[in-house]
Amino acid sequence: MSTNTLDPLDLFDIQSELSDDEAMVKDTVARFVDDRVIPLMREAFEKHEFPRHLIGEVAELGLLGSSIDGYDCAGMNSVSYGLICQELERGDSGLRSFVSVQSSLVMYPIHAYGSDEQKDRWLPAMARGEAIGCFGLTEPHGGSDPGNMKTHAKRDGDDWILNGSKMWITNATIADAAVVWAKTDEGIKGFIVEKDMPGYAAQEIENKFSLRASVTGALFFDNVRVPKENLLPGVSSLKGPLSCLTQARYGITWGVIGAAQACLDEVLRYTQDRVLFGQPIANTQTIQIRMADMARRITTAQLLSLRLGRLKDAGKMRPTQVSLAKWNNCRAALDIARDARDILGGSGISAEYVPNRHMLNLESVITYEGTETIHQLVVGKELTGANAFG
Ligand code: TGC
Ligand code: FAD
Repeated sequence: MSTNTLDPLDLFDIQSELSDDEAMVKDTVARFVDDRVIPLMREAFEKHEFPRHLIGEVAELGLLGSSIDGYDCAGMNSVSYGLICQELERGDSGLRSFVSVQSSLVMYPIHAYGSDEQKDRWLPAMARGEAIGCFGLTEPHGGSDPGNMKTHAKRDGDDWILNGSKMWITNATIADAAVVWAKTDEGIKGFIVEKDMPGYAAQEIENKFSLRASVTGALFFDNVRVPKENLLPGVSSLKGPLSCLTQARYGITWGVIGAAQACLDEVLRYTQDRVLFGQPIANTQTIQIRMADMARRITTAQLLSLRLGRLKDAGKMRPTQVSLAKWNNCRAALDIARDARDILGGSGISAEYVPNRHMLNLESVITYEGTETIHQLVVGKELTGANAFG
């Protein structure tokens, strides 16, 4: 490649905006994904299996709870966390989901709202991948409105009695501990529910067409007695779980860039080799316009996420900005994956090519952590001051 040639997956040279440490994190995770993740994802997806044996390697690289300082965590900055998500999701959204949930939805609330004992007990074990967590917010009757949750906890002496259920929970059946959000007479509180507590059960949701290489399940609480030591003492309102979502959504804005890059990379190669009407289809105007549009959307997403990461590292990131980026970047990635599938023609439905797998995964990613509509309405509320959620 001549020095005048731009990197098609990084047209605005985001790479040169990274510090040496950030670039090293990106390159290290990229190598891991190329060598260890991509070769097995097709089969994992087809078999509907989360590649659990990768957890140790992910932990070894310092990718679990990477933003936390201390407790055996790597203490990296937010841009590095974003780059980790981007590279993992270039492999598959399922592995990125695992890391998002463990880091942003389980370790983050324990670190931000937990007691010293809870931090000492769970964070180092979770950083090493020896303890797995899940996050229970969504309920069967409607995840977009978590303030309407039915799961509740009542004081009983020093303990709490937990009843209810949660739905669509990543890592549900492999989790040693679930951070569960429940209504109480004192506001919405978070509880660390351990897998062996009587009355607690997790059940896998099978036959998904999306995120097949990720574990998704339901959680059930039937008079689960939770000791007061397992209550997160630092928060008593919806702000608790929503602040966790802000962390995870931030990572997702980066993650989906990786999925989109994998799709563009595939069609850039394919269209050079696919000769129709006497020329490679890469030479035709419409295919070039479609791929240029993919590059435009990827570039926009990269610039949004990098700016968001710099704001986050400066302590200035606002939830509305995260909503706009989650909406923009998920929509861009999903549209790119769908169009890449089409450019591959019939081959596009074969498991040998990545766009269809990414497209199916992205149907979940655009829905979880707040649907596209929810994020549009968050931005609408910021612009108008009027709350369309009622
Ligand atoms: P609202 O009255 O607006 O807010 C209640 C309190 O929370 C504060 N807040 C936030 N804080 C931090 N980050 C945010 N993003 C926040 N959004 C709101 C707010 O300031 C307020 O604080 P205070 O002090 O005044 O009490 O609440 P609302 O009930 O009207 O809801 C607003 C809405 C619709 C935006 C919210 O409910 C929402 O985000 N709904 C979508 C739910 C969602 O995204 N669920 C995701 C579940 S987890 C998941 O999907 C994991 S997938 C993982 C994977 O595999 O990667
Ligand atoms: P609903 O809330 O019922 O929404 C249905 C439709 O109504 C959507 O199109 C929505 O955009 C629309 N809608 C909602 N409100 C409005 C409005 N005011 N105006 C107009 N339209 C509206 N949750 C967790 O707690 N933890 C997890 O680990 C987790 N992992 C997940 C993994 C996967 C694979 C999936 C698919 C989901 C996961 N979720 C998790 C749940 C996810 O967050 C929810 O699916 C999501 O928040 C949407 O909730 P819902 O599915 O109940 O849809």
